[in-house]
Amino acid sequence: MADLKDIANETIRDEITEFVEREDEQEKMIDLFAAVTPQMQNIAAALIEGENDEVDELTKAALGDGIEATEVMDDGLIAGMAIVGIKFRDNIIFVPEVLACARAMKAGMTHIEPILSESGIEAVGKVVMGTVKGDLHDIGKNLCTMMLRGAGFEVIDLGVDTSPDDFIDGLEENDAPLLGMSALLTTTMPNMGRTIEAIIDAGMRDDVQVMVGGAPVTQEFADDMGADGYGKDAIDCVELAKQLLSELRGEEAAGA
Ligand code: B12
Repeated sequence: MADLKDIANETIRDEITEFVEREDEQEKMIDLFAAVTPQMQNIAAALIEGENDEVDELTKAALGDGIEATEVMDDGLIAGMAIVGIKFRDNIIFVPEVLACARAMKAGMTHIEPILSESGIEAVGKVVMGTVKGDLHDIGKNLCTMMLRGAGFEVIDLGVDTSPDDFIDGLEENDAPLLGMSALLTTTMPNMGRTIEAIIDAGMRDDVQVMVGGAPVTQEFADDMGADGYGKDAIDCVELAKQLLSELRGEEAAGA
């Protein structure tokens, strides 16, 4: 286990000692930040403070120093958001502060997006992505979209608060074989199942592979609602998309 003094950034150390109350979470956060470079800790600290100009500058500088976009994303931006999530859950900060952090995250992602989305690979397949009805969280879905584009997928991003009908229209209009749904609220997770039912009712289930994700979603939940796959992060999302697409193509070939 790492020690608090292994973390160079003072803001991060203070955030952990003052606001992360659960012992297991404190250990997890110390391990997480001790393992990342001081430069990434600075990005995370600026994000936690909702300083979008600073996140913008630091992200640009880190990429300029030749640091991998995925490292900046995982060890800087997403790591910072982990502390924000804990503080939000424990009522230490509220929606306006979280919105400021989300804005800071977007400021950083603006620099990361072109790098992750630039694949140069011929399109491997089409994916329709969206956050389900009633849910406005889009940071994770946007990261998945960027990573998919970077891996050569053409992504049709339907945005947030997407109804089952909108998902179906998106799939039909684009003749897409893959659907990715994101949900961050336990109250909106069932809308993934409702969308799958609507796809069945529309007679499209055999032609579409469905993957789901989002912080509260589990493999078990994905299985229960009849999804074809669950991914815990954006890297998983890409692997899953490749696997589901090849399964679908294999089945098509076998059926032909
Ligand atoms: C940022 C945030 C907000 C921002 C959202 C800004 C935005 N543009 O997205 C704002 C302030 C708007 C917000 C609002 C609310 N929020 Co909020 N929010 C968060 C917070 C802090 C971080 C979410 C996030 O961006 N994480 C970072 C990203 C990178 O992670 P991720 O989304 O999980 O995505 C990764 C994986 O899950 C996966 N993934 C995601 N999607 C997909 C899809 C596929 C197909 C695959 C394979 C993988 C995959 O890959 C991603 C990248 O690695 C979470 C806390 C948390 N721990 O999650 C609360 C949280 C989700 N919010 C919560 C709540 C309660 C709300 C509100 C109801 C608050 C209120 N009282 O108004 C509203 C709801 C608004 C609505 N209708 O949606 C609760 C949900 C509790 C619950 N059990 O349902 C949480 C958990 C906070 C808490 N209390 O602990 N929120």
